[in-house]
Amino acid sequence: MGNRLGDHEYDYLFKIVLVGDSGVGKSNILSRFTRNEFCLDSKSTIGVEFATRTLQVEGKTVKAQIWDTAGQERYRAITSAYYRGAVGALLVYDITKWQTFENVQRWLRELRDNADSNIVVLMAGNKSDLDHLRAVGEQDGHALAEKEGLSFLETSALDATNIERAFQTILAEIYHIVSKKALATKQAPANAVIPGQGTAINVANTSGVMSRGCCSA
Ligand SMILES: Nc1nc2c(ncn2[C@@H]2O[C@H](COP(=O)(O)OP(=O)(O)O)[C@@H](O)[C@H]2O)c(=O)[nH]1
Ligand SMILES: [Mg+2]
Repeated sequence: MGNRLGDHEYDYLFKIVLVGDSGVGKSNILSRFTRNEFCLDSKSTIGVEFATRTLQVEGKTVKAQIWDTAGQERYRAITSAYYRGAVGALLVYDITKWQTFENVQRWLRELRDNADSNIVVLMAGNKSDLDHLRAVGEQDGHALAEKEGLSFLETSALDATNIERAFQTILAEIYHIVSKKALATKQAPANAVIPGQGTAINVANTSGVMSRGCCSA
């Protein structure tokens, strides 16, 4: 029930939210992962509510439904609906802007206040291609991730470094939690389960694309 979409089948559907300061590269990480596109023009709005990609995670077919903001993060006005049902979060900062790294703590608080307490968080230090402009050391990232119990990778949406790996990592972590839970309750893992809530994610509609600006590459 709920795991068939037309001809497409999947074992799990996981909602993942992108969070982090404006300008850190969230929308480009999403477009790189789901469409293999990147936009150098900062003004162009990619304008998707969410995008999906189906991939294999430890032999299972996992459909990742990844939600992007429409710029509300600038006004700290992300609504709780954005976080509802999310089992994973990619918390992004920009390695060339120290302030965006400082604000990671604020985003963690936001997640704690609005998302499920068992949400899997991967912190991504994006724009690793701009090493010559680096303001945040990779060790700073590792140290914070360890302190907060997060996974951590430096990524580049521009040259695609670690984008695939970031999503594979977070999806595998979610899968481990969900499959363990299914084992514990002796239920067939037919649907995505929100860790700690035991509630099925029910998102049948995958056409979250509102508009597509930009991007010829
Ligand atoms: N050099 C570089 N620029 C990036 C990278 N990711 C995003 N950008 C640029 O950073 C700006 C903001 O990106 P965007 O995806 O809109 O950030 P968002 O506000 O977090 O969604 C744009 O000009 C992008 O081209 C990256 O990995 N490397
Ligand atoms: Mg954006």
